[in-house]
Amino acid sequence: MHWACVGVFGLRDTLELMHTAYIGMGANLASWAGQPEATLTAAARRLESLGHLLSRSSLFSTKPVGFAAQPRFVNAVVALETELEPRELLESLLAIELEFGRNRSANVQNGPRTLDLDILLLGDVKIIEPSLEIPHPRLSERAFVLIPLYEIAPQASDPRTGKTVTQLLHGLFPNLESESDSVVQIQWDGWRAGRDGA
Ligand code: PH2
Ligand code: MG
Ligand code: MG
Repeated sequence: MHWACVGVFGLRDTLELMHTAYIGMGANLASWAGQPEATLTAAARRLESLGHLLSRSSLFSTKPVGFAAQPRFVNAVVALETELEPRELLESLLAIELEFGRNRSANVQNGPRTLDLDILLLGDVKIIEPSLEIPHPRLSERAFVLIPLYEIAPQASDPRTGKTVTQLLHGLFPNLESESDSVVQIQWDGWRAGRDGA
């Protein structure tokens, strides 16, 4: 009886620590893993060390936003179930970016990169600090984030506004119609194979 109770409460504590993080992935320069598609595939596998990868969107070829004179990006969003606290998750993502050759010193703001990993949503967590903002501050403005996020989590909600991803995407839609090449789904066998295993 006593041990059964410990077991039940232990399980409940564990469940309470779990959050679903939606992580935006982006790349437009080659890394040691290869072209951006291969980098995102290797990085998604690497994310499994931080928790359990629940799902991943398709890969998308996207038009650069914010700084036009650079190659198109490959973007995707994955859902990661993790016990990490927000800061720990951020530090872990920055470390993985470094493993894939991210060089911030040379960086133009919004410029080219080998790998970018952004926390878009983390359960119902709201944080606004100089180096960490959750939900991601530009979540609702970016088709290259909202379209892949919509694919895997249309009902996820932005705790800042209470709006679902579907509602955020509809809010952005007027801008999308005129730019049909801005977010284009792409096929890449390695990524799909990982998806089945995730
Ligand atoms: N990331 C940026 C700036 N601009 N544009 C696209 N298409 N995809 C990105 O991931 C991206 C961007 C800053 O993080
Ligand atoms: Mg980013
Ligand atoms: Mg980033």
